[in-house]
Amino acid sequence: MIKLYSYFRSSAAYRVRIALHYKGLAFQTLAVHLLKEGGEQKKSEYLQLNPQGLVPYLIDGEYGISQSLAILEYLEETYPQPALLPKNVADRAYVRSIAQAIACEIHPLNNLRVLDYLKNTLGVDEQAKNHWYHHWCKTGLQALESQLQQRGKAGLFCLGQTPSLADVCLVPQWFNAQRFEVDLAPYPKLAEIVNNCLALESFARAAPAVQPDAPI
Ligand SMILES: N[C@@H](CCC(=O)N[C@@H](CS)C(=O)NCC(=O)O)C(=O)O
Repeated sequence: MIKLYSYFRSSAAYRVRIALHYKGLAFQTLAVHLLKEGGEQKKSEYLQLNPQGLVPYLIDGEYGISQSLAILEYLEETYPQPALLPKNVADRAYVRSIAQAIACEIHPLNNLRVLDYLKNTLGVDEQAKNHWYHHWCKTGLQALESQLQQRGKAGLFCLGQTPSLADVCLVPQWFNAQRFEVDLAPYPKLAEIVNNCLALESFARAAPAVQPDAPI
């Protein structure tokens, strides 16, 4: 069975959980607590498995894969149905551009170790740290909102009427923004799409609150 090293609140792991559920793939969650005792992701046992020291990490048979986008592409190529990438080549690029705008532009600037570095090494106070988070999150979400409004390619989901890797990345980022109390009112198109996603069982089953390692 597929094994997923995950943390309930990790948005990168949340992406992979959505894809696994969407594709109907059974998997075992192996919890990595990112905060306990300084972070289990930094312990030598985990680093031997994944030297990048981040979740998610997926094991499928003989393969061990780090980086959520690489995992998502692996799942798509290995278990193509139901698809999370459209058939048309330009549409595939469009979906990937949205997924990467989230995974490569917003998320890395707001990741735990970056926020910890700002606070603990650079001595930035809590207010400035939150300002940093809000700034990069809003910059990224605004760009996506404009892109979706202007291009006219969105339907129920970021592209048309079926979910894609764009939605798989959007929902966890939205959850994260809510956790950090970002005002999401300026992004009505994104809000509508997120609500449509959350109505699907695969997205609902991947949510942080219902993971085996979520606090009761
Ligand atoms: N680009 C990576 C990001 C992975 C990542 O940053 N994971 C976070 C949780 S969302 C993590 O493990 N953080 C641990 C830390 O910052 O020490 C991916 O997409 O998988």
